[in-house]
Amino acid sequence: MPKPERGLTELYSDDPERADAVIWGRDAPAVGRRGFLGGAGLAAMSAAVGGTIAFADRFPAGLVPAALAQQAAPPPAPAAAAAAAAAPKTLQMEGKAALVMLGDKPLVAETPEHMLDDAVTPLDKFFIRNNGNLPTVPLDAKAWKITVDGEVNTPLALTAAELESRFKPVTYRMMLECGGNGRSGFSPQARGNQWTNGGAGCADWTGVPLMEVLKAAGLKPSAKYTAHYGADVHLSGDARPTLSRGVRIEKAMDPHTLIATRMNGKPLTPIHGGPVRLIVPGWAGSASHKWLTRLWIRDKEHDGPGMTGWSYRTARTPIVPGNEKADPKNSAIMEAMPVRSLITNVAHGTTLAPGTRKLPLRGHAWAGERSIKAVHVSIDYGATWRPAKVNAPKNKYAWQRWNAEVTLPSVGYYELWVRATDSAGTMQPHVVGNWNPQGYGGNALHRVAVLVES
Ligand SMILES: Nc1nc2c(c(=O)[nH]1)N[C@H]1C(S)=C(S)[C@@H](COP(=O)(O)O)O[C@H]1N2
Ligand SMILES: [Mo]
Repeated sequence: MPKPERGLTELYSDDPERADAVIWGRDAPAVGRRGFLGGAGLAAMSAAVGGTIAFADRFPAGLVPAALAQQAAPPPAPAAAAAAAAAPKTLQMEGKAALVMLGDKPLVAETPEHMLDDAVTPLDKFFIRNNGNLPTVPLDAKAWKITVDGEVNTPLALTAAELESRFKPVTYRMMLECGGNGRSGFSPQARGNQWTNGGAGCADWTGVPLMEVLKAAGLKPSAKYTAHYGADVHLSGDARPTLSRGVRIEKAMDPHTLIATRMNGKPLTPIHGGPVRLIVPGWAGSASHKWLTRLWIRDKEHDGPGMTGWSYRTARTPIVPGNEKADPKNSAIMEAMPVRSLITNVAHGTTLAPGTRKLPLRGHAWAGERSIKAVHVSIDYGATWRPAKVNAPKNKYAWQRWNAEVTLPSVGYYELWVRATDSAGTMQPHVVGNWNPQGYGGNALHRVAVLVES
């Protein structure tokens, strides 16, 4: 019996012959071995995923089962045993839940999809993405100072206290999502933190619209772009920014773009950029600068760290997958995030009790600047789809709750698939396309492996 290996996705990209041997058995004929699963192939695959594969006749040729693909959460037994050795580290931090650590220097941690079930992501479950170390300056909330300069008539220097007394704070429920969310879906593997889908959360953000502050400063006609600076410390210890992104002035003037001081009704915590951060909803999270100290208004697209080369940039025209040396002239800075949906009530790797037939499914869906037109679920590898009920968002940039129910006809291994379609008709792909060296825009549909016990 072939021993299940972790990271078959990688194995497929590195050594497809060997991957096929693992999946299909060593004696699989060279021709036609990728037909539908039958005979020895089905037996080997079923053993690898821990149970008879329901709807095996619909299993697409060459698909790596979700149970074996690299995932943050453990696959069902017995594949779990093989994965245990290389199990991802769990975050242990006061005030934070057991998030999955993607890195410790800088600290990066994602939220397993099933921990994103709340309507509003609680502070303890919210993902963390740092590019450097936390600020060393005292985090005195009231005395925190930000400046606004560049293409403005009146440069401003404001304390957090002045910000809140001079301008009227508003509260919106809005997504914050890392530009690299979904990166682990790229093949060949793209550089960077291997996010599954958990580099995202939806919080109630309170702050002053950036628009009001820019109006007070008076934008010159030459004002085209913002440039953001914060107080965090470069990993080298040198006095240079860890990251400095910006956005087009139109986005800065969106009434939802906030200079935020509160998250879920509480003063912003240091780990999430407190006392003062930007929230640029629906766009790559790197634009939502934490520990904000300076807004520089520029007359052209900003070019700080995080905006050049292939950083936070996707390909304008397709490049050969795996071409790390692709010319960055063929790149564009990432702005709105693409459509995505999650199943949040069933954890990847769940074993369901014998007799389980009806299974309610729910989760969230969102789409950067757009809203969600439809969510569909499938339990037969996309051969048939059922529409879910989709709720309206609380406000623009909030995720949308969806609900559905599926009927599992038998015992065995299933994959629960969810796929959202945005208001422009763009649908999540089955596999990530538009490969780019640093892996942005990966929004393949979410697959959850479950086993109905016999
Ligand atoms: N000053 C500063 N702001 C930053 C970052 C950073 O490293 N330094 N990381 C950015 C990135 S890449 C993301 S995805 C979000 C993450 O915010 P969170 O850690 O509160 O979830 O913060 C953004 N703001
Ligand atoms: Mo990010």
